[in-house]
Amino acid sequence: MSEVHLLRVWPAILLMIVTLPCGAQSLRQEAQQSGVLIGTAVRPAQLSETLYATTLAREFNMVEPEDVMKWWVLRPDQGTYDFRQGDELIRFAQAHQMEVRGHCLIWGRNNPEWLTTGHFNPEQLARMLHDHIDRVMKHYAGQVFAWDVVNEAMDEKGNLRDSIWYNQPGIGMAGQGTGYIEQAFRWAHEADAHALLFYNEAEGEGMNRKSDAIYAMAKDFQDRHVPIDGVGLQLHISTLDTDAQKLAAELSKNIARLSALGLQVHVTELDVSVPVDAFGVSHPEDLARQAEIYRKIVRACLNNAGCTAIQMWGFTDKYSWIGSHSHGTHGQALLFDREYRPKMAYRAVLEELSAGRQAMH
Ligand code: 9MR
Repeated sequence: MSEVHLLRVWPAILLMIVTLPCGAQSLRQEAQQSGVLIGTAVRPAQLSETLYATTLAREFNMVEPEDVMKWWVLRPDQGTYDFRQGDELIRFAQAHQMEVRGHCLIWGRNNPEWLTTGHFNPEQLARMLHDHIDRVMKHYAGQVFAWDVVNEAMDEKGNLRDSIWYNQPGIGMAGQGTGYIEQAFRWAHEADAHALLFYNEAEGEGMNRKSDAIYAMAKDFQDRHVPIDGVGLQLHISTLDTDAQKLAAELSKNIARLSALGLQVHVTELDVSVPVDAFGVSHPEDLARQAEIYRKIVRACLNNAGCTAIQMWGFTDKYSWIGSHSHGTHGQALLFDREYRPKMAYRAVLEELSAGRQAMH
């Protein structure tokens, strides 16, 4: 066997020798014993693929639509609400006793063109946003247990991003800081008083300016009884140079301070991408490092009672946003390979879930 060929098949060989810990079952069975939800983003279009559907149903007890409850899918034009794909996911979840997280009611990015180029004034936007939150949440009331009400409203320094909802032109609260976010949470609570309401954010997982700003907003909301139930920490990890020990320690600290406010924390979009070559092949040692990062993040969640859900941004390397986003330089970010075989990262997550919640150390 040539060296090059050996390099190509090596990941497959490694995968074959990844065996499950003795007695361990699926992620969802182990998670249940730890009292944590284990979830994944889902693309309903793939549910007709047998291995996709069976792996999903076997391993997870929570799902979130990767895209199909966003404005650009739900709202093909101003007058239409298209719930078909979201409803399909709900049916699948109900058939397999899974919880559903909704994502997301407000995001400054990736909105439909009719909205971004419509030159609506603040009054019109406020009415449209209120109507959207109301219609969508009422449609899914009793079926979606938690919503990302607002997604990624802050930049890396913790300042509010310019957006159609905030200040371009906004819903009439431009320059009033987190006022428009507060308004969205209030409308969400009115629409479905039983749903848990989350603020979801990227890169605010460790201790940094952004997580400080999220904390400050959450504390202010709690102090003034603005209806917020939790914070979603996305956790898209794109560099294996990440010091997993340090990240986990900071993550623990951040989860602890948010929980101390009486909020829940969900890990919402976990994936750990690795460099791949032009053939999509990675280095086995990178997959081992990836597994350690997954392990430490899952452990940090389990060691904090306030962390109640761990969700990955997809589960098979066959379908992940990383490939196109990185122009093919990164990939293999998830727990199963393209053939739905469990990777080292799967084993690491399974082992931590089996070990369960432990005291913080
Ligand atoms: O993975 C999602 C991709 O399929 C969509 O094209 C994109 C735009 O809607 O959103 C991606 O998911 C994002 C999530 O909704 C919010 N956090 C960052 C995720 C990755 O970009």
